[in-house]
Amino acid sequence: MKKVITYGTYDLLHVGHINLLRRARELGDYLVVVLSSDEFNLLKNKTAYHSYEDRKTILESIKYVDEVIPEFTWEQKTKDVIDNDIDIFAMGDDWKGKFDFLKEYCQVVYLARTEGISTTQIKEELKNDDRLKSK
Ligand code: C2G
Repeated sequence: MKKVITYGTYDLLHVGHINLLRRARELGDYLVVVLSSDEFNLLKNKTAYHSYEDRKTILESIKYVDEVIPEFTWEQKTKDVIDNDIDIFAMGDDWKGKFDFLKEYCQVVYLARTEGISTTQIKEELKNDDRLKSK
């Protein structure tokens, strides 16, 4: 069984996330998503709308996702790859080159991001949408 691993916050789920998860899963037979904890998000200067537990529940309902485990530190990737017998590490190409050190342990694949969508953009547009401003 070829096991794939990927990392992320996955807040306010959108089609860019789904495109990534589908392609990552298609690289193998089993996909482990390492989901950023609320505490780790602070280290990434991100504040997720949904809690870790809710983001985990949402991810576990996606047919491309086989397992969700927590991400607490930047440094845990090598241990995650070894402990989970991972064959392929996959991330969006906004991270291109950043995780090449894992090539010693598994294949490293950077997948093209889906253009025109991001959680940050969604938040911004909702904030500025006059239709949502209280009358
Ligand atoms: N993504 C994408 N297209 C988008 C938005 C996101 O392909 N339009 C991908 C990202 O490249 C990433 C995954 O979806 O591979 C999850 O994105 P985020 O939740 O923003 O994750 P990020 O903050 O990049 O977390 O240790 C690594 C970090 O935890 C990565």
